Amino acid sequence: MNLISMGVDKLRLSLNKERSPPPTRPQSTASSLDSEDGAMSSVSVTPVRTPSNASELALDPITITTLERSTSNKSPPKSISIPSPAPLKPVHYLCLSPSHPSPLSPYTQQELPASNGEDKDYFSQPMNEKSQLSISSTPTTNKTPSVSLSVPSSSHLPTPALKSPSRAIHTVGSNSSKKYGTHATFNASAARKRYLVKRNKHRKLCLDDFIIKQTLGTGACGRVHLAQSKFNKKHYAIKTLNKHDVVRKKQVDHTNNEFTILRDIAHPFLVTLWDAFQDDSHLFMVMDYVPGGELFRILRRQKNFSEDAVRFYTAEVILALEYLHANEIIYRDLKPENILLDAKGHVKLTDFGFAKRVPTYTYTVCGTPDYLAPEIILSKGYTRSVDWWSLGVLIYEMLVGRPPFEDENPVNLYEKILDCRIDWPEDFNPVIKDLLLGLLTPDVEKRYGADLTNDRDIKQHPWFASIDFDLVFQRQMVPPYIPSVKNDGDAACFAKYKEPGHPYGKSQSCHVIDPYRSKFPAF
Ligand code: ISQ
Repeated sequence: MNLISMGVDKLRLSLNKERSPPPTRPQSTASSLDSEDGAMSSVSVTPVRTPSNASELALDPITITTLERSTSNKSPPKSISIPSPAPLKPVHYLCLSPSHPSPLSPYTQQELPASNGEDKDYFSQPMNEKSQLSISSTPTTNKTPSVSLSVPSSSHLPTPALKSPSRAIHTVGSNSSKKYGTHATFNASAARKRYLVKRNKHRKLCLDDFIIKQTLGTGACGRVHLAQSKFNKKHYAIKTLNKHDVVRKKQVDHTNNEFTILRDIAHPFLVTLWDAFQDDSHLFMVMDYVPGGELFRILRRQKNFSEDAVRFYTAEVILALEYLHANEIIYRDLKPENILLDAKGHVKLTDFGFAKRVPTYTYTVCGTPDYLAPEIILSKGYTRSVDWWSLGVLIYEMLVGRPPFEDENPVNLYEKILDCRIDWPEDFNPVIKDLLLGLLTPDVEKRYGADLTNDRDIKQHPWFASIDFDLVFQRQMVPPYIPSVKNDGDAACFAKYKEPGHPYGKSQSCHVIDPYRSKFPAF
């Protein structure tokens, strides 16, 4: 079986299972070639895919305000024809972590470990304001010629010399700081360290610390609930995963990746994880509640967005991807369903079920069919440039109202992607077309990205000429659409689901108590 048919077959398997009627689309799928779980699998694992989980949805429609402006073979192929990514080096570090001792923890603020003042500020801010930071004015526009690419070191997250956390930019090396802009520079290593401090000092949260409320989304292995802390009364999103399903669907690695990556990141446009825990049957991840709902729902209601609105969402997503890539993380599931809006209308990327730390190449076939880059379909080794391909698909879908590559038949779909056959609407802005051609190119060497050492840095494209990315990072740009959110626990922007009563905390059988706990050591 050649590589193309292998990739297509794997994806076809999942498509046949997952296809659901418009305006939905197939859920994210994964066929693991690099999974420690062994045999290749094809499953749907994305937890929130409203409203594609049609059978789960309660029938009453909800109102959304419209936009104000317009094979089991584990060994990778030997020869790979895509370039090695440039080495990733620490750049500037802006220290802020979502993983401080949590304000939702059962401890009072006075009981928290001595902090350096940053925690104090942090706790005194509303949660959804914590990322509004000042940053230095280090230019992000430095262009340097393309550099010869070499395979980076195998280290995972960059580990800069970490001094006391503060809200200032720390320059860790003037040369390395030129690779990514200042917007990519939260200190992930610090986030992880502080998480560990918290873990050592405080008991883990447990389900009993929350009042579980309605379902916000469902997926193959579980659901996301709105939940209220019994301690600070704030609302959170708790993602629950059935351990048996995770193991059966060979998603153990992806699930552990999701937790460890979320634990280590901190960025204004990425969802914040507060804690994770498990009971005998389920895994739980406690995250900030992002009340504005999915961009997907708004897009489907609105059909398409104005150019200004698309530029706004794209600019925020670019900074989120740039940050992940600077920390050697590929996101791999960019699409409107995974973009939530906060109460003010700013972006939060969610669902890190396919995110992976990848210093070099990876081989897993995963993602959402419409959004897959050619090199994934071809089962080639691939790098973070797959996220930039998906960004091209996202921009097109936001502007046109449908993805650039569509076909009921998955084989035809993948052929269209591989041939880059795109229908351009007649009046399509040539500047955006130029941008999209730079993203939707199978040649990864020519594809745009957010790497300043590469002369194809997307932020320099004329379509973003009016955008000040420093202001974007500070969330100073005015969002095109303000979700209608009345209070902290308002879930009006989310679809309504059937609520069968939650099964958490119950053992699977009276004889075998939790055979899976050791598979999820970090929870
Ligand atoms: C936060 N808020 C609402 C919904 C969510 C779904 C998944 C992850 C985080 C979320």
